[in-house]
Amino acid sequence: MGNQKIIGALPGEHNLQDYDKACREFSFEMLAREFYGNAGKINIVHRVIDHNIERGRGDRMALYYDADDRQASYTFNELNEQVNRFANVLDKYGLQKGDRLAIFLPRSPELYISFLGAAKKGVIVVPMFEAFMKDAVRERLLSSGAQALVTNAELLSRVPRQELPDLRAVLITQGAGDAQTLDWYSEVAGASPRTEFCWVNREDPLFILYAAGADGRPKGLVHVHDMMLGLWATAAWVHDLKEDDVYWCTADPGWITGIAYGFWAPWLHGVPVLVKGGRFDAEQWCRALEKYRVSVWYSAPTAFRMIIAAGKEVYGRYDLGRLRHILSVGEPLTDDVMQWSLETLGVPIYDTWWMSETGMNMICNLRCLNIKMGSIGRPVPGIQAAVVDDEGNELPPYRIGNLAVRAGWPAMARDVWGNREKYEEYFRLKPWFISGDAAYMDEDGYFYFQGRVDGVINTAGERVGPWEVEEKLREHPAVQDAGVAGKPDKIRGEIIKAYVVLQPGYEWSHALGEELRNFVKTGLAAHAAPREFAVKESIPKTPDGKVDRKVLRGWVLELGK
Ligand code: 6R9
Repeated sequence: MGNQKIIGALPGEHNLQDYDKACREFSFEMLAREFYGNAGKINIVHRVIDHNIERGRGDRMALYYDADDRQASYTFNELNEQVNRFANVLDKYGLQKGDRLAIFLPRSPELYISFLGAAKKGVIVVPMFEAFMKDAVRERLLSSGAQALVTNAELLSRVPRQELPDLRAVLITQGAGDAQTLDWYSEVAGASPRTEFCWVNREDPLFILYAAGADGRPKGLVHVHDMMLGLWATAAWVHDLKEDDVYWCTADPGWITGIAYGFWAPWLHGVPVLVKGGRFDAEQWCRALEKYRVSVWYSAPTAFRMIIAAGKEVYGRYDLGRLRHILSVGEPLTDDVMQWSLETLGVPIYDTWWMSETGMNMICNLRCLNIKMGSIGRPVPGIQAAVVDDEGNELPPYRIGNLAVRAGWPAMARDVWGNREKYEEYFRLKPWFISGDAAYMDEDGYFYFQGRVDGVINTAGERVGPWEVEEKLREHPAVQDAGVAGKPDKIRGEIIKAYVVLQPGYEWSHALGEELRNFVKTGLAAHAAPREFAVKESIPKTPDGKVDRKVLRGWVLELGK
């Protein structure tokens, strides 16, 4: 097969053995020639479904879904049929290439079917995390101008439909909608199981993912079909996916990890994925690892720590012997977690560093390299990373600076929806993409993550923009001004700490703290709610009137004050 040829340049089938050789010889354009040949037009859905069916894998499992009240599974053939039906529903309601379909659902088969169905028709998906409340939902639907939405009856109450002039069709997957909504199941059942592809260009949008920045509204990162090249390569080299694997990426598809590696990357290799419904539960997660014989598991340090904290009497009861290895993302992988995995599970955890903006794993502890504890690893072949100063000059080993990547890899976000200027800020130090993270490199080219530079908060691996939380707090009658920062936390990596200036006439009390916490929880999202508060006389500002995040960072680190 075509692919083998490329990978032939990298000895040993499609897994990577000679890192230096691969770095010298591999380029994503080589991979593009293998993948796309002379085809002018492409579609990622063709690669994840039709290509697998053509290779004789149509009756192999694509998706296992497991929740308390529902278990389901789909082969690639079955998935194809559902995807086609849903694609036809979009046709029926007049959605065309370049239109936007928002998906606001808990993890469920309908979410994945809707995502692929839209992509097959060139319709751009706007995924929204199920924990978002009204303000966050309004923001994303208004900004993207979504014409259609898939949601359920419960979440529908958070969708301010009367404020959304572009929204024409709302499909409900569960519970009763109203006279203005459509029933997802009857629409899908009534549609034809066959449909035509909308062939697109490599650079055509696939989805818009809203990601928090430090200041200002969340940015609608535009990802394109070409990302499949980067996902395919990293699934092979970083995750080492093999045809007989069962893969479980625990991230929700409201976040980049749950999209890129939740389904696209494994399906590009024809590998079945497990999707677990419901909330985190240490015991249930261990049971799922055993029950589905998961062989490659992609999760986050917070989850590992919670499982460790649940104790051996929980994880020790399950046979996790199918695990070949584990991968980690989203926050620093600490030594204790790695030790636990090696000693109790007998497998290493490979750290992967990347971002919503990069669309794919960038700097990783690749299987063919020695792991240096505390390091996020080295750039995957085809990627050039560096540590640069504020003028874009590369820094020598051990100097801390901006973690940067040379622009131009296939999974890179191509735009910020409706805000080209914001997008260009990432590339202000040409030729570098500036990540917003600080890092240093050692003399062997291993990178060491040193935290965010810009004040973006990372709580339990979830990315929260302080600006959005501050705006919400300022809406409360008791709050005159607010500044929010991440405070280091043993389990969650960081928790959200809010400094507030009270309006005259208000006094601080525990009850007011609870009220403010709830105000953010119900307006924005539970994970964005501050866990700690402190009252201040004023909030430090920069000359251009923004919250001075450096000062706040100093406040937060003075523990106990
Ligand atoms: C994929 C994802 C991105 C931010 C990133 C960094 C942090 C990601 C990490 C890590 C330490 C790792 N981050 N991977 N920190 N070690 N291996 O998480 O995307 O939600 O956009 O967050 O997460 O600070 O800048 P996203």
